[in-house]
Amino acid sequence: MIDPGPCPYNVLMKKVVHAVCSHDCPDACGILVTVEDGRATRVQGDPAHPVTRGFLCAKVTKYLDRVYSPDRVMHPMRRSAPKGQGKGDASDFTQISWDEALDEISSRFKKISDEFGPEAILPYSYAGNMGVLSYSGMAHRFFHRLGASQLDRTICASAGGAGMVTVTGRNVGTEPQQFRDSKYIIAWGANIHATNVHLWPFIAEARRNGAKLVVIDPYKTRTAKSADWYLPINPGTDVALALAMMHVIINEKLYNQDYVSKYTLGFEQLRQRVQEYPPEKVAAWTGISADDIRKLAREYATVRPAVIRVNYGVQRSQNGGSAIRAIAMLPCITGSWAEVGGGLQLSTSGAFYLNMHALDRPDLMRKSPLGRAARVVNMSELGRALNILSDPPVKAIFVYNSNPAVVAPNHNDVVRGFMRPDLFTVVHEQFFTDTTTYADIVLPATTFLEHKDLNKAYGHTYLQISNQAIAPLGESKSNTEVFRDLAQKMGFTDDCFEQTTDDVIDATLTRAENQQLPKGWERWMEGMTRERLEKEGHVRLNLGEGPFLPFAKGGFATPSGKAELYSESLAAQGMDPVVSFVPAEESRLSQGAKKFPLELLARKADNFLNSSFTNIPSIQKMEHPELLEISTADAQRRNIHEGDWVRVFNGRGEVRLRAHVNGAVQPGVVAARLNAARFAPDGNSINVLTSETLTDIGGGATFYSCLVEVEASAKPARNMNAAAKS
Ligand SMILES: Nc1nc2c(c(=O)[nH]1)N[C@H]1C(S)=C(S)[C@@H](COP(=O)(O)OP(=O)(O)OC[C@H]3O[C@@H](n4cnc5c(=O)[nH]c(N)nc54)[C@H](O)[C@@H]3O)O[C@H]1N2
Ligand SMILES: Nc1nc2c(c(=O)[nH]1)N[C@H]1C(S)=C(S)[C@@H](COP(=O)(O)OP(=O)(O)OC[C@H]3O[C@@H](n4cnc5c(=O)[nH]c(N)nc54)[C@H](O)[C@@H]3O)O[C@H]1N2
Ligand code: SF4
Ligand SMILES: [Mo]
Repeated sequence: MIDPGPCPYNVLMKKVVHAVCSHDCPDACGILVTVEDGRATRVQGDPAHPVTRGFLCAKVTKYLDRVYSPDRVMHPMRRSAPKGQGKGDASDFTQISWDEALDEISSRFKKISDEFGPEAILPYSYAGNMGVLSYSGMAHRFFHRLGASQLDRTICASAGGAGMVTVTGRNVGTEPQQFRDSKYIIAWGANIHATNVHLWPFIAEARRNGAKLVVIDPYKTRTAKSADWYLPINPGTDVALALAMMHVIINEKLYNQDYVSKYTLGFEQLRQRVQEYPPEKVAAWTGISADDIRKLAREYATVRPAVIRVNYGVQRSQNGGSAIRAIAMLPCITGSWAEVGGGLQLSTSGAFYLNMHALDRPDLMRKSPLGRAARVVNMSELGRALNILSDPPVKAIFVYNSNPAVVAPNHNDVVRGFMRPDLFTVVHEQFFTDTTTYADIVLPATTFLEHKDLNKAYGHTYLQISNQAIAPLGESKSNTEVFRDLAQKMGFTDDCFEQTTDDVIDATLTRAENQQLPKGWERWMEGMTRERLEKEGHVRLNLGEGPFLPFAKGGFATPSGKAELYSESLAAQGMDPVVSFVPAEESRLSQGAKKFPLELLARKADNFLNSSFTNIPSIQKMEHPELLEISTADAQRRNIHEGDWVRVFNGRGEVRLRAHVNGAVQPGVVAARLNAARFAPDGNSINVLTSETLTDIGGGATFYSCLVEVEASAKPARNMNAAAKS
């Protein structure tokens, strides 16, 4: 903390506090918050942070509009209007005290637990706040101790993470700083300008030094527009493209024989497999010509160093786990892991060896009456969990760090579940959202300016402390505090529920005696103390002097210690041990396309963060979430013109949007942006169209495997929430 102390003229107390952006974004920016007389007056990027380097994205630059928004939840509230009705704001609720709220929650939890067993209680959370303590910690301890159903957090990255691990054993990759040393950069399903903006200056620097930027994305992003070479790929066909590239690289002997023989397993099986994927055959699936596939493969294998930034867009398809598996094989056969400015980055999160046991205390898990750990519910199947799951049914849901009534797939089923009169719903939130519309109790949550936390990153390797800059607004409490208080109400006496935030940070930074770290990775957390982090703000993990090359000399964290091009563990699960292209059920390569011929990319908005920021007027001005982007050919075929209202539909539901014929997508593909249902023209989340089908590996959500049809329509009637807004 940089605190200049009391103002000499005694007029104004001014201080600058180091914090960390806690939103779900790979960049985890270092932030300086200026506080004057207890009020935050400025947020700016911390210029000392070596990766985020003093600038913030457009939405967080305006962060004080969010912190001091008039729509903040300020007090605990109990529902008074009927569920799903009312105005969707504070007027649907009656203010109650924290004591009353926690009494009600604990007594309902106890009653449900007695009658149905604790598994009838479901925690539902994701990454609204990525601070280590806010993301898990006290909440996990609480639900373990309660014996509640466990939530499998699959909505974002589990397919890609699992796919990556089948090859490398650990989800780590090239540090962003090294991109400046690259000569060939592939942004593969990576919307860098919007979702990972702090990588861009390193790419720009590389390009000034002659590097080529290639973008592989079915949507022409701003990044694609500014690339040297843009390859629009058909959604969900990346497995085939990577296999065809390896076909060329292997058959033309452009691979690194030394690296392959020393550090990989299963090259022969891969060599055989890629013969099934010649560029001509793959061109028909991917929409990328055989010549372009050959050129891409040759350039990637011969222009050195070459790096791949693959982001999570690729793995939101039904074959998304295999897609990441196939792409992750590329640097293993070219050996580019050994080069500064080479390798691949899906995530850097696997580099942070925090003491998760001390943080989350899985040992507290109350076993079910059958003596097993509590059941696991996949968060990407929330509709199913609320409507179909039995033995026991879900009778209570505690939502924090998430807005499932927007972000979860198969929205209509999710809402149907939330509308169940017998479901007790608690939502801990900063704002009134589509999910609080169904809450029985709403609890006020702090923003990252209002509490202390420890922050990792999934786009760099700096650990940071985020200090508390201002007092909590209204009666808001951090996730840590809420579950600490609730544990007390439930009568949980374990010591860990007494821990302060600093105690939890210390425990998380202390390596447990029995904590097993893979060979060569033991020192990564050494010297990482709270005191040091408080003093320095950000500290790079102990990755050694100089550039971090995790797999330069093998060192893969797989069972064999090698990059597994052939995976025994996949074979043991009855899956393809190498990798093969299986078209998604919902794609133009399947039967379903006869009825619904267009592939919908229900993408994130560049200026929102999932559903966060959708309610801030200054940010709303920067976005156009009401658009359906469509190709000229598809628009003409349907007699749709620029600006027309259209009905986008499939067997699961429909939404009304406005056609935008702008060349962003190829014929056969349409694109829309994630927006809060309450602000959508017809009051629907785009997720009414997406399905609860899971990915091939990792049980992830499949937002980008979605077939629809589009037709011209009348302007939608204004929905309840839109009316409340005006
Ligand atoms: N501004 C902004 N930043 C964000 C977010 C946000 O909502 N807004 N969300 C945050 C979150 S939660 C995450 S997980 C990260 C994710 O960051 P990204 O992984 O970049 O996120 P996506 O936008 O899902 O996907 C990236 C790109 O993949 C493309 N894509 C879709 N299907 C395919 C396919 O089959 N093949 C290929 N090659 N590309 C495909 C999409 O068109 C998109 O441009 O970003 C984070 N940062
Ligand atoms: N169609 C479609 N759907 C998608 C995606 C997509 O690309 N397309 N992306 C998917 C992905 S990758 C993800 S990660 C998910 C994201 O899904 P979510 O994690 O649910 O993300 P948000 O919509 O940002 O909602 C987070 C909520 O947490 C609240 N919050 C923030 N900080 C705190 C805190 O400290 N405490 C508490 N209690 N609450 C807090 C915020 O106010 C916000 O309402 O969405 C998924 N859904
Ligand atoms: S959302 Fe991402 S880019 Fe924006 S301030 Fe936060 S971490 Fe930085
Ligand atoms: Mo995500």
